[in-house]
Amino acid sequence: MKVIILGGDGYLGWPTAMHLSAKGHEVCVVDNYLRRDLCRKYDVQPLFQVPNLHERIRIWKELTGHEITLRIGDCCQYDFLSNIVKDCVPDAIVHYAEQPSAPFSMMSHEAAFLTVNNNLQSTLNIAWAVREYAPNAHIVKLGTMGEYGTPNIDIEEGWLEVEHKGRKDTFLFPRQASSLYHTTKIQDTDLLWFYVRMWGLRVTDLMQGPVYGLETNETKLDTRLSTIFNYDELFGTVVNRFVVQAIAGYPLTVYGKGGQIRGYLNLRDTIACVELALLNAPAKGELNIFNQVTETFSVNQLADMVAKIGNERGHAVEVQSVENPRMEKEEHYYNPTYSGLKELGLHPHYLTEKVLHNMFSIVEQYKEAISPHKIFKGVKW
Ligand code: USQ
Repeated sequence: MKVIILGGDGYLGWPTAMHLSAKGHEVCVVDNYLRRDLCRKYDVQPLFQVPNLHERIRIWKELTGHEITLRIGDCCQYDFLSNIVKDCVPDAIVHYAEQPSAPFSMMSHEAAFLTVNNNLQSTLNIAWAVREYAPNAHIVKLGTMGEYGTPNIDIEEGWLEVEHKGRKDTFLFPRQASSLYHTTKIQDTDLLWFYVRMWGLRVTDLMQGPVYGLETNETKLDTRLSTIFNYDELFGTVVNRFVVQAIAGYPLTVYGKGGQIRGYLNLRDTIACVELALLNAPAKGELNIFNQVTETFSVNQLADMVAKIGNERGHAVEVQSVENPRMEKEEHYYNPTYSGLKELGLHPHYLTEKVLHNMFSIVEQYKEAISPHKIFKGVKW
């Protein structure tokens, strides 16, 4: 397949690009380095430096013989994006080109404005570029489980059949996000569902939970092929943060009561899920939705698991409940369905002690590079 990966420099985008390239797909990566720029601007650089995309792609070619093409630019610029789609006429576009942080989106008006503009304009531009220049292309968009929030009913996979006054219809499952970032993901879904109905686009929306991990078969080839790994409050996800905190001797920051339950998945499974979505494109005029998680945990459970492994490895790990900087339920019902991707063939990599030991063993090599001041910035909402 010819696949364009938008946001191909990021935590998920770069490992996906290498994986699809290794599988023989023709991959074009697009990025404007927004994430790197924001990390520099807000002093939350990742745990280790990774080469720029030109270099990463050169190294990838040297080591594997596979070629990835590159376009540096902003998906919010319609001419830039539509020219790429016109030149390439892809079979699929994977859309990671979004500002992905909930705390960042709640930090200031400037950050909120950037999040809304970036996320919605890029999605709108993709829909238009596909309609104009590659109407058969399959758009695989990364959504988030946070679109559903934490309702007091079971969460279905995307859709809900509603019976009202004796009549039935099927709708998108009700969404109620708890950050502006998550709200833009709801709006993305609505935009794409609208254009699926209007123009017969084919779209898969992957409702993903927080991802953890820093290793895939391809990143393992050479440390220079590692993915960007943030552990700060803005761009780090909770498991990655806790592992770094345990090693740094910084108490694990459980927000509030720690009963917040989410569906988690390994970085390896993100890539596998995206690949499965690509191989199972919907028909034109259809929107497929999958809940992309493999298991659920509360924050307390995660803290206990990370503390146990950290202590076994000789780090004296402390777990500390801190006042919750977020507006979110700290005790709630949570029962999402996530069978669709497994039915397509996903074999999950669960958060086992072995997986945690492996994460620790990688992060321990960078212990000296951890900057404790990045861990907690105090963004509140
Ligand atoms: N949490 C803590 N302590 C911390 C950090 C987080 O208790 O030091 C808690 C949060 O309050 C939250 C849970 O851990 O209840 C997960 O937080 P997170 O920062 O790992 O994830 P979140 O902000 O929800 O966002 C991440 C990604 C986002 C993705 C989302 C999936 O940044 O791109 O869409 O996970 S989901 O959470 O299912 O919406």
